[in-house]
Order: sequence, then C-alpha cells, then structure tokens
Amino acid sequence: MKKKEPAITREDVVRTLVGQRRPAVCPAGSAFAPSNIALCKYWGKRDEELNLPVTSSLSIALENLGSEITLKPCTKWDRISLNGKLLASDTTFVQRATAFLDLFRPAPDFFFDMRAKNSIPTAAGLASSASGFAALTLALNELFGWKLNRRALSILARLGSGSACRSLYGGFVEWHAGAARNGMDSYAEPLDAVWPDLRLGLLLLSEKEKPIGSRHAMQQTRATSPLYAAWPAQVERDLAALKTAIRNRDFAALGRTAEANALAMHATMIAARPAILYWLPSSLAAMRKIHQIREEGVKVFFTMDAGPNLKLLFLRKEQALLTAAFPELRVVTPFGR
Ligand code: 2P0
Repeated sequence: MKKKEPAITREDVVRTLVGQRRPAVCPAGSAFAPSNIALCKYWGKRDEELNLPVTSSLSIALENLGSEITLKPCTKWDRISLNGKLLASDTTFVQRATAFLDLFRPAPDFFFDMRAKNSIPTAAGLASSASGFAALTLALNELFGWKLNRRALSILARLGSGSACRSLYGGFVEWHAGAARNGMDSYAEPLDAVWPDLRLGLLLLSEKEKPIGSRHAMQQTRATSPLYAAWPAQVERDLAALKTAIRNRDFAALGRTAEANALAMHATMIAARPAILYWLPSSLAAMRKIHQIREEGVKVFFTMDAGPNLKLLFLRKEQALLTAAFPELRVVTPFGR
C-alpha cells in the first residue's frame, strides 16, 4: 500500500517562497490593495489549509475601494488598528491578522504595529478580507525587503484568504486553480483587457451579520450538497464564456454568464444540508426589479456573494437610469472614469 504523504502546511509554503531571503527590516511597509467581486465564483476548496480552490475563478477589482495597510515593527506585543481604532485581541479581525503575521515573524519576540484603513464602507456589506490580506502581503514585502514577484505574493496572500490572491491586481483577474499539492500553481493573474464603460453598482440591502461565514459555508456545501458535483464543470464553461465575452466586449454575454454563475453557486448552497440561504426578501425583490428593467430593454445584470446584497453590472450609458431606479446604488468605475 502506498504511504500517505504528509500534509503540506502554510509554514512550508512560506519557507519555500521567502525562506532564503534574509529579512532586512525597514522602518515601515505600506500598501493598498483593491477589493474584488467575482464574475465567476470561487466556491469550494480542495485543500483547507492552503486555501486551494476546486475551480479557477475570475473577478473584477473595485479600483480605489479596498484596504490600505501600514506595518511597523514594535515591542512587547502586536498593536492592530482598523480605521484609527485600536482593536482588542479577541476580535476576529485581530485573530485572523495575527495568525497570518505569525507565518512571517523573523523571531518569536518580533511584533507588528499594523494600521489598516478600509475605504470600502463597512456598511456596504462587502468582504474586506480579500483586499485586507492582499494589502498585508504587499506591506510585508515592503517591510522585509523581500522583493518577491507578483506571482509569489499572490500565493502568499491566498494563505490568508483565497480571494485575496485576486486582489493584487486591478481590472479583470483570473485565479488559476492549479493542481499541485503545494499550491505553487494556484495564483492569480490579470487579463490583458480594459473596458472603461463597464460599471459595477453596489446595492446594500442589509448590514446585519451573515448567518454563516463563507469559509464554513463553502465547506458545508462541498460536503453535503447533492448539486455540488455539477459545479466544477459549470465553472469551466462559465469561465470560458466570460473570457470570450471580455475579449469581444460583449456586455450581454458577460452579464448573463456572471448572473447565471452566481445563481448556480447559490443553488449549490441552497441544496446543502442544512441549507445555506443568504437571500432576504429584499434580495429577491431587487432581483425581480432587475429582471423587469431588463425586460424593458435595459442591459443590467446582477451578481451576489455570500450575503444578501447585490452587485449590479451595467454600462456607462445606463448609469443615470439605474441610479434613478435604485437611489441607494453606489457606482464603481473599475477602469476609471
Ligand atoms: C468569490 N467568495 O469568488 C467567492 C464568492 C464568496 C462568494 O471568495 O476561506 O473569504 O478565506 O478562502 O476568499 C469568499 O471567500 O474564503 C469568496 P477563504 P474567502 O469571491
């Protein structure tokens, strides 16, 4: 019988990528990373320790909405603040940041002063872990003078949060699932495409905390949903369709595919046991309204992540009409104005 190989840890990956580089600690490291919204979703891991996904995914960066992080060495203990407020050590934010920083301490008595600022309004209900871990990885690269390339940084950011590997770039970004056990082929890369007319609208419907976090939700879906078996092949088709749509600047194909992909992801979780249902009555009402506006000839589509809020996809020429229909819509221009 073949002996089972030992599991590869996050520490092993860090050793491979930064082990040879002696840290030259600078006075500070500072970086910004944008948040991202997936048009083809990441849902399910083949390795929980390394955040290795079952499928590839494709996202769009939110330009100037994201996280800015400054790191400095400090004495005695870590000091972690968010938007100017020092956080207690028992908060989820501090615990996740500390667990990530632990991977990189040059000595056990090395501590970090980490100041994070989120330009994503916390009220927008957007996950900030993607931009947060991407900015943190970039700031570490500055602080320790690693001079790592983007591919290595994308791999390191993934260890903090899967979707963070896509937040190292602007515009359209593809995260290659990869197949290697150590995840060295699972990183993100930008697509060579700009689409200045493309718009994303953030529709905030609820600020309440979600009933279940996405990490646990994707685990439960993969383990119990009878529909999950169909997901990887669907993602492969959707990813190909999205890349063709981007290449041809075919907005209807882009929107149609992104919307269908998000709904298919939600279908896998609704079929999980117990079911994971992020939708609120207001989410469904907004979907119906979008479909109705679309029936009237306006090309508008939506996508939705692990929460009740919607993200609208449309082109510049429809912006006035859509902000009139959804006065609370926050419009993002992923490729600048
Ligand atoms: C995505 N989501 O592609 C999908 C769609 C949520 C729904 O990536 O466990 O915070 O840290 O790897 O990256 C949210 O999951 O999960 C996510 P971890 P992450 O944007």
